[in-house]
Amino acid sequence: MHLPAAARNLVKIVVAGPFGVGKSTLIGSVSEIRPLHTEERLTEASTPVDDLTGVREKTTTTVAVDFGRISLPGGVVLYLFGTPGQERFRALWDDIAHGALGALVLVDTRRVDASFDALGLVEESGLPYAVALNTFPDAPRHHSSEQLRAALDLAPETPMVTCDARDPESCVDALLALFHHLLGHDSTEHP
Ligand SMILES: Nc1nc2c(ncn2[C@@H]2O[C@H](COP(=O)(O)OP(=O)(O)OP(=O)(O)O)[C@@H](O)[C@H]2O)c(=O)[nH]1
Ligand SMILES: [Mg+2]
Repeated sequence: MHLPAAARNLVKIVVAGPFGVGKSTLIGSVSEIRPLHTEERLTEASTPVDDLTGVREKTTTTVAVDFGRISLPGGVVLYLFGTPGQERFRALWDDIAHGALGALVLVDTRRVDASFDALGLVEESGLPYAVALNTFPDAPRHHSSEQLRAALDLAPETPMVTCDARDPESCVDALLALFHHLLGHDSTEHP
């Protein structure tokens, strides 16, 4: 699909988060072009490092980058770059994040601490970001958003929204929350 004629602002966004949180799924859900994925089969060798808890059916992992594109109203086009959020991918992270305006950090509320590496990399790079809680069916429901914000040590102005990486509408809403944050707007004023 060609770039819409109305496209005026082209924005690079990084989609970050831990192993198996749903980055590739989110980019595949929202992309208006056939997304680029770099999936490889998981092997026995990854068992000690990449924890399959909660994502047992997972058979592949992104080894480099996911790429997709989405046009928002007003001539804004987001170029989405999904990147592994584990600390061991730091070198890749620096290259992929180069030139980005912001990051969407995905969090699995069943294993919040798995997101700390990704949040650390984003904060270190100085990119403004929003957090999207990707809700899996067996995710605990008893955490309040204040508790989650405290656990993730989020600044008061950092948007935190809920999404289902398989549901395009909720993922677009998460990207809009990030985009409004980048513009310095309160996302609740511009849903
Ligand atoms: N139930 C549920 N499953 C999801 C959701 N998002 C992703 N999944 C599943 O969870 C698994 C992990 O999704 P991926 O999109 O591969 O995760 P990823 O973050 O790209 O993983 P890596 O690239 O390996 O780090 C897949 O089997 C998805 O089908 C969700 O919102 N709900
Ligand atoms: Mg992936």
